[in-house]
Amino acid sequence: MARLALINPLDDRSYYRPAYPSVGLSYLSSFLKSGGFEVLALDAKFDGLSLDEVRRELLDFRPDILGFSAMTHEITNAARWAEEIKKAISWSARPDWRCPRHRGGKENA
Ligand code: B12
Repeated sequence: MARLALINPLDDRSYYRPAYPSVGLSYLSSFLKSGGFEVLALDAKFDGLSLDEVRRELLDFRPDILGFSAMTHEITNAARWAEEIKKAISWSARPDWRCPRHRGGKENA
């Protein structure tokens, strides 16, 4: 079964830190797990995880699919994370890892 990583990026240029974890991320990951997928959900915004920390977790987990959550005003930062993570993948010693990326969240509602 496919391995999915869902990421709620932290905007390190923003002072905002949420008081609650993302409901959308929890909802999606429990739904996917109930369908048999292996899911790594990283709420970097809530847990204060840096891009480097997330990159390391992803290289360990080796997802087949990457999903990013973003509100409209967060899209530029989410796209930057996606690009940086893509670079990390191509720099990694794992050339077999080809990971499609998907974006979702309120902007698409
Ligand atoms: C609850 C809520 C909050 C809570 C968040 C609680 C939490 N920890 O989740 C609090 C009060 C903290 C909050 C704060 C803010 N909110 Co608010 N909030 C909502 C509200 C009412 C419900 C969101 C929700 O939980 N929905 C239920 C979950 C299950 O849905 P979801 O998160 O959207 O996720 C689903 C989909 O989006 C999708 N999805 C999500 N991620 C991904 C990723 C992938 C890859 C895929 C495929 C799908 C996918 O699947 C999920 C499951 O169906 C919405 C309005 C609404 N009715 O949606 C506004 C809303 C999301 N908020 C909004 C805004 C603007 C804010 C603030 C910026 C307000 C402010 N000025 O401070 C802050 C910013 C918070 C931040 N930076 O994280 C806007 C976003 C507008 C936009 N177009 O981006 C909304 C739409 C309200 C509005 N109409 O203006 N909010």
